[in-house]
Amino acid sequence: MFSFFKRKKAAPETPAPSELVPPPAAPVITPAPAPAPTPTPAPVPQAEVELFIEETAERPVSEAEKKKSWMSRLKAGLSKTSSNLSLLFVGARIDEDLYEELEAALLMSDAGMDATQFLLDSLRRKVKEDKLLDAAAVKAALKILMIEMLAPLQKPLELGRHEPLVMMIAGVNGAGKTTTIGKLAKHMQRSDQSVLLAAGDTFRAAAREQLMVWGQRNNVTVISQASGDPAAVAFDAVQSGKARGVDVVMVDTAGRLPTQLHLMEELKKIKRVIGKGMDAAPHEIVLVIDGNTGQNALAQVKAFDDALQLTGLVITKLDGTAKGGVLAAIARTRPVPVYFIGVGEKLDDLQPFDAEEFVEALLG
Ligand SMILES: Nc1nc2c(ncn2[C@@H]2O[C@H](COP(=O)(O)OP(=O)(O)OP(=O)(O)O)[C@@H](O)[C@H]2O)c(=O)[nH]1
Ligand SMILES: [Mg+2]
Repeated sequence: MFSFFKRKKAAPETPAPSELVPPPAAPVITPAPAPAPTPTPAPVPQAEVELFIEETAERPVSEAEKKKSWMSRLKAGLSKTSSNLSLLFVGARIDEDLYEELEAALLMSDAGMDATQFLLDSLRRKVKEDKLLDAAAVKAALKILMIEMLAPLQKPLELGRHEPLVMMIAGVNGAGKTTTIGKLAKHMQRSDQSVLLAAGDTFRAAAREQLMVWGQRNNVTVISQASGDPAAVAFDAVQSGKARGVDVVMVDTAGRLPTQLHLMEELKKIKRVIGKGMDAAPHEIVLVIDGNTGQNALAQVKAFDDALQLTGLVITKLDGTAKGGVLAAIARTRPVPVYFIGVGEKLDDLQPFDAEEFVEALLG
């Protein structure tokens, strides 16, 4: 079920072996694991180094089964909002009370004032035009309006446009950047894409270890520097990605708040320096958002978009207390495409965003 939009790719360049041998003080290149002894990571607390992505069961599962299981997890994640919305329509009369309750439910779902007002106005118009008389028909009309509202956010991440495709991943602390990179790398490998990661979170030593250990276990090369400037790590990764002919380079970055202006400047620098390593790179600048952050998610999209000109979003943790309405707010105010949504820590818990599926989970 998990698919990227993939262009046909040309034959890969032969890797330049000299690129693989780092000079003593230069970037540490952690290649795919040899059966030889694994280097012991620095003694940092286990909880901090572990990047845990649980593989989904090996048992062969049909596409239909996978889809069903994904939908049930998405529904469970959004159950708070979906039960609020669905209950409204049970045996309801089409009157002012219904619109008022709907307004409250949408606002509680984090949809924000603008999207809520827009949906209510459109629904009132539709009910009048089509002379809808029963609650089920009104609910069906709301579903269509919501799909129309969210549809502009649905856009696949297109692979194979560049060799390598360079992606920079940003977001606030703990949003799920590194986990998402890990999941995406594995999904990409399954789609026959070779992946190289840049440990651009040089802020915490544990973050570097986290990615390196994970890369070794999963046959993914990780570029990192012991002490370093994240822009330099990103630059090295792009150079190395070009030399090796890899398909995708993903640059992890340290978490930061948009109010930390010097750290936002640092992100702009990483972007600029990546551009020096390869024309038109980074080709994708993705903001990872924790789906539980409510209306603040919108402020994050605006701030990171203003600073970096985002090309896409990933919304994680829609399995927690997330309410889901924030996607409507994003669609109305800053419609940056949502490439993926996440509902948990397993590999298959990250899937491309599909507006119809999402609304089905909310109003189904
Ligand atoms: N429940 C749930 N947890 C998630 C999801 N995605 C990530 N996490 C968890 O969120 C926590 C933070 O994830 P990280 O990937 O380390 O976040 P980060 O943005 O890289 O964090 P920093 O690098 O510290 O800024 C980890 O415990 C992840 O397992 C998700 O979709 N659902
Ligand atoms: Mg991280």
